[in-house]
Amino acid sequence: MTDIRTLGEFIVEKQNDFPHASGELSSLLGSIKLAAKIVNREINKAGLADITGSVGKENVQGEEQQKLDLYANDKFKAALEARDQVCGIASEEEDQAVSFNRQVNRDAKYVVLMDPLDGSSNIDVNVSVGTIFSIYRRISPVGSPATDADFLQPGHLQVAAGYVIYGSSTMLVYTTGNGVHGFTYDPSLGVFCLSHENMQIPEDGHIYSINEGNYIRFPLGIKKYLKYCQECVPQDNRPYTSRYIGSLVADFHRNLLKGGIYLYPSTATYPNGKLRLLYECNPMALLIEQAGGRATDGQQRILDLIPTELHQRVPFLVGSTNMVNKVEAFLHEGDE
Ligand code: P6P
Repeated sequence: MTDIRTLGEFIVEKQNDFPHASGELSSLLGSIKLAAKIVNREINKAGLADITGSVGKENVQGEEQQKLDLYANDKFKAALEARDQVCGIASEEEDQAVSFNRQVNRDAKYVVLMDPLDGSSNIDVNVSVGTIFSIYRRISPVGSPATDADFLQPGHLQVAAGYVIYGSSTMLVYTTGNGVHGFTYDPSLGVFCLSHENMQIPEDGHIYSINEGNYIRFPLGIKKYLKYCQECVPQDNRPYTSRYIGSLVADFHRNLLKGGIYLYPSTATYPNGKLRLLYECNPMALLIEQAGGRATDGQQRILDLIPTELHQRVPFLVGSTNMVNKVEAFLHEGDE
């Protein structure tokens, strides 16, 4: 018991690593920790309680909203509003950004963007799902309502990012720009315990994660890369293997630990890619770069993209550096 370092202790311990060290960011991360515990509790009994399944309406993405989507959104939004560090949030489940009305929130320094329950269509089949969050310092004047500009910042300006994976165990993985650290939830103690300090993704890997059902309309470079994976025999004689869970957080987490690449290129259904830049690609891109990997839309570094819309989608390639470099090389060959 004595060697356990909890998430709360770790955040305070590393607080001085934050640029402009502030207790506010520590407290903000604490509110995310609290909401994660609450959502975790509901997910773990989703099969029992009447909270799975659809609510019979769609979100701004045109995707059927699951009851737990809305539950998770409400819990994270409430937890963030209750602490005095956040002036507003943007969420996959909210058509517009939400500016909190209390003056104590308007006086706050940070905004949070989130996908409260990514991969939620998997809940009813008991597959891992996740929460993804991204934190920025606001650019609008402190004391005023949050503005759209606060949320449309390039990913390299994030002050923190992370995810919660509700899987065989529940983990919270985050970065404040000083490495990536993973914490595993111990429900008997009700605390997240440090289990993966300074996570680094292997420079190369053998796992590729992509929905090959979309193959026919993949860009030629993606088709070339898949052919390469399926035909080449790597120097270590370990063949490539396809692993696709259909839940970004789960595929990302496995590839972070083992090495690999996740690809969601443009497809017939999603000509600009399916994943959302602000609250899926940017946080995952900050994490992977902090862990020694790469994230690109095939042309540009994800973290350099200048957002134009809250829910904009981009093609997303993320994972081991050598694998991302290889895909980019095929894409840059063009139609040769
Ligand atoms: P498809 C879940 O909806 C999600 O946003 C990611 O978590 C996941 O990787 C992807 O979409 C799955 O999309 O089109 O392969 O079902």
